[in-house]
Amino acid sequence: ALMFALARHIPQANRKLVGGEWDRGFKGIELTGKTLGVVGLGNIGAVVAERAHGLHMKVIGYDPVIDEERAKEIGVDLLPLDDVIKQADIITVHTPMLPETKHIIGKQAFENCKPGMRLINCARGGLVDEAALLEALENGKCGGAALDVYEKEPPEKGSPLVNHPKVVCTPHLGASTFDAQVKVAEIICSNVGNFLTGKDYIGRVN
Ligand code: 9EZ
Repeated sequence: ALMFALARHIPQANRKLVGGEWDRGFKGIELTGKTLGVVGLGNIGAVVAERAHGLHMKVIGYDPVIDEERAKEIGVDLLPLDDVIKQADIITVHTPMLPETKHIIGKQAFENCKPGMRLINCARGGLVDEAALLEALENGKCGGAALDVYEKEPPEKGSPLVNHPKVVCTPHLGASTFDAQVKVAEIICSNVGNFLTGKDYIGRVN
């Protein structure tokens, strides 16, 4: 949803029209034919890649954990992180938050990326260095960003990132669907039953 919103300036155009202005000047980009860089190719990253193939995007990715065989299965060209950053028109992050993934998209990424690169973070606050992102939006190296998660939640009132004209943002709504709530309830119930009867369960008991 954020990739479409980012590609076609949907929130900005909506805001203008609601504000009484008929501005047909928003110029977006086609997703078909563009290169999507998926950083982190676990369950979510793999589903994102599958959806992107449906849009006829080229999908490249980086993940130090998965092997070539799995990459082939999900139709993703596995590349070093620097190459993903160099080649992608749009980068989306789907890694866990770990010491080695904090600010995985930072100053260096914005130096090496294509001019106008668009960035999506609906994974974990802190994967993107917000100060570096703001600078890259200001100097034009980053063409736009879509954010659902933040280094601090909620972000400061009047945050320059949230208020930036090239940023589309939502308040950590990633899992907020009726469907996801039903699925997570079902998984929890079957896990508790399976755990108490000594059977396998999904995930872990903290
Ligand atoms: C993915 C990762 C790190 C990563 C590390 C671990 C499951 N997982 N994924 C992309 N343990 C850096 C980039």
